[in-house]
Amino acid sequence: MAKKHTYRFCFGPWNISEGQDPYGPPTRPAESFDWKLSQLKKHGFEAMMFHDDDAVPDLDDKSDRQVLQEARALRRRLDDLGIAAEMVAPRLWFAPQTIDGAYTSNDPKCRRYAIERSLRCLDIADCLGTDLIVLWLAREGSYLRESKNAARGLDYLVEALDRMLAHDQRVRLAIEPKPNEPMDHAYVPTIGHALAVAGLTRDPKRVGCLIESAHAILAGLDPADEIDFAMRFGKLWSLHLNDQNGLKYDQDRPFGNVSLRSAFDQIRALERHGYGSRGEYVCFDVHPFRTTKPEHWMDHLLNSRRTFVRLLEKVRSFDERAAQRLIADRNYQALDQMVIEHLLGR
Ligand code: GLO
Ligand code: MG
Repeated sequence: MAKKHTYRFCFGPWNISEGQDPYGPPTRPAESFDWKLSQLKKHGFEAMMFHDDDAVPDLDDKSDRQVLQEARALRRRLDDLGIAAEMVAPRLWFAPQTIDGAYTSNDPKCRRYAIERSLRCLDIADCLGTDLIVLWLAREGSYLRESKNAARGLDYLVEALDRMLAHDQRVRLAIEPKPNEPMDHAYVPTIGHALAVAGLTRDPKRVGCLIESAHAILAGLDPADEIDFAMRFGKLWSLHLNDQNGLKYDQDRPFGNVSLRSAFDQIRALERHGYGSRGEYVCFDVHPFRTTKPEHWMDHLLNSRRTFVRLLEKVRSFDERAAQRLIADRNYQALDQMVIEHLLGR
């Protein structure tokens, strides 16, 4: 019998998206933040992920006092609902100051904006009761190789991380690598890069990472191996499970949509290292298909969680002893078929 799972699940308000893409407008009418929060609660997710401006809209136009007041008001609402804030992420890819990069912009005024905005994000996280900041380094990279200097970019990045670490002695920074999109090439494309950057900061213990399945696939890597690698260093502090069909635009498909086997392997890696036992959440960074009708708006999230839970049973009921015998005999052909038969539910 499979043990009862102890995983806790979450998503962000941006995961209930309206269907716009670079070639066409929304296909569903926008819903309010309150509606999204009520859906999260209704469907039994335990936490919500936040961008800084999901928590405090239009924060660039507000005073520090106003930002903190609104963040505290949100905290009271979350507490009343029994919902935790999993993390807060500075959204550093919308503002005019981040057109040419945020921490690594060539313009010192823009770099200053990025750091100041990140420090505000830390204050918001503190109000919301989380010590976890996620840094998806969306525009830290280059569109044009000759326009930037990657070594200097690294120095700027470390400087920004150091400012955040100094601002709040408890905060933990989780870098979310992605190799491309929106940039042609990102400065931090993989977990190995993220951990190397962590090592250059003033407090490497407080800099870890977040793995997104699709981002690993876009980097030509196996998400399960990325999980094993990060967890071997004790650095996997959050997780964006989803799926991706080959090397094209970032798809954020439901978890297991393309490869059930890869999803199974990712959960095996999580289980091996006890992901979740130190309070980490399983987050789904998935989007509805553009064709989705409003009445099916939550299905990509519910289906991702259902697939996770069903595959978790498969992971826990996998005959590890039989697998080990085949491995010892180097009979990988039989091992391969054993995995397939197990997933097919013979
Ligand atoms: C985009 C990223 C994005 C981040 C989110 C949190 O490719 O996956 O969804 O995870 O903005 O910072
Ligand atoms: Mg993500």
